[in-house]
Amino acid sequence: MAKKKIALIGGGQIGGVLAQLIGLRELADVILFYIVEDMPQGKTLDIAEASRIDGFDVKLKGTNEYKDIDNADVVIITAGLPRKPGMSRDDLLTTNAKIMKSVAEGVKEHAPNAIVIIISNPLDAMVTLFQKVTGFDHNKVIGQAGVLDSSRFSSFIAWELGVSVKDINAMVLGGHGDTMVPLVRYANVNGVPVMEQLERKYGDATKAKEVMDAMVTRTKKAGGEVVGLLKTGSAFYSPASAAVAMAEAILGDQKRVLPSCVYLNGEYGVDGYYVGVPAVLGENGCERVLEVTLNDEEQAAFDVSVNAVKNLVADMERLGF
Ligand code: TXD
Repeated sequence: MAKKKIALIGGGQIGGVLAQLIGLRELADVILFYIVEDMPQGKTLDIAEASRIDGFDVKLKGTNEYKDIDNADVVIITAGLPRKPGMSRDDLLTTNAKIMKSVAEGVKEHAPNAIVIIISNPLDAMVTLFQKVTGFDHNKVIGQAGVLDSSRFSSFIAWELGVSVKDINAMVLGGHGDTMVPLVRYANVNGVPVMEQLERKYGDATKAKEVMDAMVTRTKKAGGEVVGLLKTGSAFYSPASAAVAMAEAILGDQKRVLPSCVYLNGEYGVDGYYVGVPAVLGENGCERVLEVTLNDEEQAAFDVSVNAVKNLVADMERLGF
């Protein structure tokens, strides 16, 4: 089987960890694109020079030219700036939309058959814009948020219950912002509801609910918690891991069910927007949306989140994108 190729657009914190993880897993050859001369070349050289030590055998190449992403099977985009002090949300939206537009034009021209995973913030808007500029099939343009948000939620549950995180299944739906919806009722430890385990632990339903509410709140604010500690940037190890899991599912045609920001055509009562829901990821990108039954409270929370996404997209359109 011919070696696969992943192109990374953006060579910052997440881009660097992505290149290293893809190398370590021998998932594909890597092209790291960034506009600043020599920087992507330096980063990929540094990672490649560890290949003897770590025992991986893929090609890693840095580039300043879009033509080098030719024939990429998967493109992962992290290009964009984080918000700086004094910058409004609209300022950030304008800055990153400009960057995303130029990236979309480059990818459209040089990797028109790729499946694209977008990480850049504001996520739901950037995914929408990329698809609009390229005209790529909706199933081939996917955003990363839910895999990470769900992993964060799962980690908090595992730490609380003192069990392996490998045995936790928990999912977060909705947009990538404060309105995201951690699905408490479906969260389980190898099939056993987490709420049941919490009630057994505390012997008290009210206390169990309080503990769960705190984990839900922490999940929603988890990105900010890391920013607050790092002070100079946002999370980068875990978003990279999340995108690699998605790329692995796509390249290996694994049909994994991963919460992803995908285009809805009426599913969950949403038509024509990118929103985080469980999706079957395989060689065609998002191959199917998995619907789950939501109760009234969950549906109401999901609707709030969908409205936040709609407002974000409307803001972007108002700004001329
Ligand atoms: O889960 C998620 N989706 C996220 C998203 C979790 C954490 C962070 N998330 C967002 O990812 C974050 O808010 C940023 O928008 C992106 C990338 O985060 P990272 O930490 O990697 O940011 P850096 O280190 O600032 O890197 C951004 C890169 C850097 O190489 C820039 O120079 C590059 O973007 N950049 C460009 N690349 C290509 N083309 C253009 N025009 C360009 N402009 C900037």
